[in-house]
Order: sequence, then structure tokens, then C-alpha cells
Amino acid sequence: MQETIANAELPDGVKRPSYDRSQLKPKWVHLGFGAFHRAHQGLFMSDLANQETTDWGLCEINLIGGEDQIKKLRAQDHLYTVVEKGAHETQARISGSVCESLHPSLDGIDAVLNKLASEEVAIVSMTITEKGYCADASGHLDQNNSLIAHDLATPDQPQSAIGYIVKALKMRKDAGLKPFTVMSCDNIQGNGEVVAQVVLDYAKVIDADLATWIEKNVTFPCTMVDRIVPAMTDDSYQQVTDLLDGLNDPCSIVCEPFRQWVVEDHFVAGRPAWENVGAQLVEDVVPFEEMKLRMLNGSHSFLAYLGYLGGYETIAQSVANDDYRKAAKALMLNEQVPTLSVQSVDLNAYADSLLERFENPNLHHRTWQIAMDGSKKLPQRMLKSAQFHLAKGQAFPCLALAIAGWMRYVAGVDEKDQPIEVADPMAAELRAICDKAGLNVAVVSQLLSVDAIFPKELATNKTFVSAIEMAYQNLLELGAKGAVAQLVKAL
Ligand code: NAI
Ligand code: CS2
Repeated sequence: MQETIANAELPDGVKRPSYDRSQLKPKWVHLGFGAFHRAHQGLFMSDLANQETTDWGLCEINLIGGEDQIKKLRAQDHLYTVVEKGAHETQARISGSVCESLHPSLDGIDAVLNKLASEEVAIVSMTITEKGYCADASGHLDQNNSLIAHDLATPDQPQSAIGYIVKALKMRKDAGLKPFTVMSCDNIQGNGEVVAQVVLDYAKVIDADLATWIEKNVTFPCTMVDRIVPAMTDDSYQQVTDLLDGLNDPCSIVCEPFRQWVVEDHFVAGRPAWENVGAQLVEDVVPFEEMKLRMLNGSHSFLAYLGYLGGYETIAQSVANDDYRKAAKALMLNEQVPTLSVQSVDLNAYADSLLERFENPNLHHRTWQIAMDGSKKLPQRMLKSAQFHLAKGQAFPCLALAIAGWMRYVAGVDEKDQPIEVADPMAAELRAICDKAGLNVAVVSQLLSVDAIFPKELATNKTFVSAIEMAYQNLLELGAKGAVAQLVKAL
């Protein structure tokens, strides 16, 4: 038998689950067994089971890609290693909360649907990336999205997460079963509202009665999720192998020690007592989401675009440059904090704690990874705040440079004339615009006219346009490092 973490002896410091895993029932289905879920919701659940008796277990499903991960997870009895790496200490443990897994390519579409429609399933959650929701700029279902167009034509054989959820809810309704709660754990403002909207839009197209039933019976709690979990690399796998005395865990994950989870307490069929392991269950999560998306993710994107262009491979390297660190802090405190409504959080201390997390030298969080999917990230991380300042007649130079940094980045060529691999669902369209305009300030108005990203009121606001043009011009003339230095000098 192949030696895996399921059957091998592990070093003393690596804790195994202390609970009886045979008691777990897959009542919680998660779509997207990616890096983040393993280090966040999966581990919260394992920690809870370590602490108290529970029968809540997870069934993991990857709908798009990730077939290999499911095979590997099965081969090690659904166990996986989580390594928390702080600036000074490292802790490894085994998460055992997963008790089942499925993949449409391995098990068939019907097996996935039958699972979702089975009576015991009470929660369906997801980390399917911002683009997985197939929403347009207005937050409605994008019927031109190729997955959605496919699913609407053949709703019994879905491919998208939305298609699967609606079909499964239909099966439950037809069988007289209660629905499940749909819980998005993606970095999207109002993530519960976004998934509710696309699910309802989709259901309305295929079955109006179903849409009414969903509206009445299903809940879509919003969640704020936080933990920095970089994509695994050969190096990080090797670090895990070293910690496991030479044992390989292809499902392992390395992350920072910090984690936060704020969840709206609206569950139609019960939930695990996550509050007993540190989650905050609240009535309204939006103020927390805005805080995190604008301060953490907004400054992350600033550091990602300007860091990449400035030649920095990781976030830690970017904030090691004093100008970048000061600019990121100014972005948070001067340009994001005033837009927030969150109460009872010391936002100055929060900003400092974020910078400390970004500095963690043991996390290799690539600027390239965070720069990914900017067309889906910019609106919630920066554009809403820019609108706030425009309405008040206030300047927003840090946000302007970040947005200009994104525009310079999607041109696909760095400051040394080397190609940038721009990963974005709109990469081709954006590249075509940039190629036509060239590295020229004229590209700003061309990119602003992409209405899937920029609302018309922003694209046509002269103050906004000239702020971005000025920042873009600075980038062309001074390069990213020079433009950030100039920004900081002018603060
Ligand atoms: P990942 O690349 O490791 O995993 C992505 C997952 O999404 C995979 O399971 C894949 O099957 C699924 N997926 C991708 N496109 C999809 C689609 N169109 N439809 C359905 N499923 C799809 O990425 P990771 O790190 O797990 O991040 C995923 C999301 O989690 C992020 O986009 C973000 O919203 C959220 N998140 C990530 C954090 C991090 O530090 N990695 C922290 C906080 C939130
Ligand atoms: C990052 C986030 O990839 C990105 O865009 O900004 O995934 C970030 O690491 C998390 O939101 C931290 O919780």
C-alpha cells in the first residue's frame, strides 16, 4: 500500500484529528476544493470537531478543473496537511473534516446533482473565484457567459456552479425536500446577495415557480473571509515534505497563522457551531466585508500591480520598499477608511496588522497571483471608493495610481519589455485595446469605456478620467517605483 498521511507515522509535532471521523456525515457540501477553502472553512470544521462532538462533515466538489486534486485527496482518505507559517513560527496539523468528494468528470454530473439534492445536505458553500458567479457589472446573471449559455440550453446537464445549484434546488423542490443554505465564501462584496441574484436570474429563465420557491425558502448569508493562502509551489510542497519527515502530501496547503470569518447567521437547515472556534456570527456582514475588501484587498491589488511592474515577485518584497509600504498604508487610511461604516474596529490598528501580515517573509505570495482577474476585483476593491471621493470632491491619488497600474499591467508587457502573462477572463479584450492604443495615455479612456468593469458615471467623470490619466502618465515617465515614490512625496 502506498504510504500517505492517512497511514504513515507522522512527526510528533504534527497533530492528527482527535475525533472519530467515521461519525462525520457529509451534510456540508463545498464547491471549490482550492487552496483557500482547505486552509479556512475546512480547517475551521476540523478544529470544531477536535473540540466538541459534531457530525458535520464536508463533501468536496471541484466543478471546473481540479480533478487530480480530488483523486489525490481520495488516495489519502480525504486527509490533508495545513501548515501555518508565521514570521517566527511554523505549525503543521492534519485536517480531517472532509469525508467525501466528487467530481463530474470522475463520477458523472448526476452523481454531483444527486449529492446536492440529497436530504442530509444542509449547506452548499463555495470558493469558486470571483468569475465563477457569472455575474455582469450590474450584478445580474451574465447570459452571454459561455458556461451559463450552455447551462440554460441544457439545464439538466449543468457545468457552472450556478447551473448545478439551481438544478439541485429544483430536484429538492420536486421531491418535497427542504432547501439548503447557499453560502459564498469568495472575496466579493455582498457575496450572498450576488449569488442570490444570479441564482434567481437563472431560475427565472428556466422555471418561474422554482424562482419563487427559492426566493421564499433559500437563504444566502453573506460572509467575510480572510486568510492569506498563496498558491502552492514546488518550494512550498517541499517545505511540507520536510515537515512530514519526507512524506509527500499533494493536497497540503501553506498559509499564514491569521484567520477571520464573519458570517451572517441565516441558515435554513442548521449549521455547525463555528463560533466555538473563532468565527463571528453576525446580523450584517457588509461593514466587515467592505473593510476587508477595501483595506486588505485594495492595498493588495495596489501592491500587486505596482509591485509586479516594479520588479517585485512577492508582496513581502513589495512592502520591503518603504515607498510602497507608505503608499499602501496611505491608501488604506486616507482613501479607504473614510468610505467605511464598520463600527467597533480600530482601523489604524487594523491597517498596521495588515502591513505586518503582508511583510511575513515566509509566505511566498506572488504579486502575479493577486494581479489575476483584475477585471473582477477592481470594482469592489477600488472603484466604489473612488466614486465616494468624487462625490465629495476629494482627491484619491493612491487609488488612481493603483487603477493606472492595472491599466499598465494589462498591456501585457512589463517595464523591461518582457511579456506579462495576464490571467483574466477579459485578458484578450483588454490586450486588444492596449495593443491598439500602445503604451500611451490615450489607452486610459479606451479602457475606461469597458462597461463590464467601469460604470458609466465613472468613465464619463472628467475628474476621474484626468486623475487616472495623470497617474498613467507618471507610470510611463517614471516607472512604477518612481511613480510610487512621487506619490508618497506628495502625500
Ligand atoms: P484556487 O485556484 O486554489 O482554487 C480555485 C477553485 O475555484 C478551484 O477549486 C476551482 O475548481 C474553482 N473554480 C475556478 N473557476 C471556477 C468556475 N468558473 N466555476 C466553478 N468553480 C471554479 O484559488 P483559491 O486560493 O482557493 O481562491 C479561490 C477564491 O477564494 C478566491 O478567488 C477568493 O474569492 C477566495 N479567497 C481566497 C483567499 C486566498 O488567500 N487564497 C483568501 C480569501 C478568499
Ligand atoms: C488576494 C486575496 O488573490 C487576491 O486577490 O488579494 O486572495 C487575499 O490573499 C485574501 O483575500 C486574504 O484573505
